[in-house]
Amino acid sequence: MEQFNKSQETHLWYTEYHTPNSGITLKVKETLLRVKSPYQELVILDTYEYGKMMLLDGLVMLTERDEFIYHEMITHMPVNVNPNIKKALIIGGGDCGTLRELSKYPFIENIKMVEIDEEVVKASKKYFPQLTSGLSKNSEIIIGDGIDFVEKTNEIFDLIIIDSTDPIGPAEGLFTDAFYSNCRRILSENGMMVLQAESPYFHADSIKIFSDRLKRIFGFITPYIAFIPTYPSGMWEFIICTKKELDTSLKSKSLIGDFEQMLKYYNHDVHSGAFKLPTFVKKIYGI
Ligand code: AG3
Repeated sequence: MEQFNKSQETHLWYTEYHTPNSGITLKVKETLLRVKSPYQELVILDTYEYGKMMLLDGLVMLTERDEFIYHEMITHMPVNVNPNIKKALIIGGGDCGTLRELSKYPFIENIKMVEIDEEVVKASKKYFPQLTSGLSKNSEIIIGDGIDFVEKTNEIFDLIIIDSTDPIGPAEGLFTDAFYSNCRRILSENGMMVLQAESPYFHADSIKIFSDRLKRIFGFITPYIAFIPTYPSGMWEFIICTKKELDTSLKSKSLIGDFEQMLKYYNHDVHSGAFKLPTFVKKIYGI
């Protein structure tokens, strides 16, 4: 093993605390951006290990090196369960990573993304062009409040993706009864809503609260997991919410065919594996 160089201690490091006593610490090359938007503080750091990293209010949203896991898993899992998606809605997701993944399916006729914070979209275009290029011509980025949007719209969607931050600060309202009820109202009969649902390791109590809420409002919830190195505990939860019981099997093997080589995490084995939950996670859901 290489000798540890003590002089590295003088470099800058960034820590996101996951609990009062643990967190993730990354050595920083450079601070590229630091802005206070009307909603949150947005920081972009260049790190040695994970490349460029976006922080919102101090929480890691994505890094250049591992963003593919989150964005592939929040998108390809639901689409491959039910490929009959014509209209999709993304709430949040201002970095455009989820929109990039959804754009890979030419049969999706219309994608709307509603992001509250224009600064996030602007910063992503500048610092993460790999997230914002190749977006579908059928997509539309709306700068606005997702809570408001789902309350007022009468459009019906086949897929709603909630690509939010943690349930504190501006995203708090995206975990409420009122918001979920409106999402259900604008979901087609066989439609799916999928949300990022925090870490089953560190956030079991809050997952229990909002998953009970989702089950009561939608009828059916189907959780799955992925491994994201830069998020708290590395183990991350997603939940698909439906009005009918969900058959999680792969519907068409050819769906990711054309762009399979471009994907780095999602594949057909992962598809079925991700729905298999460890015992402590099953317990959160009482299954
Ligand atoms: N949204 C989920 C990020 C949650 C991370 N939480 C944390 N670091 N404490 C990611 C947005 C990517 N489009």
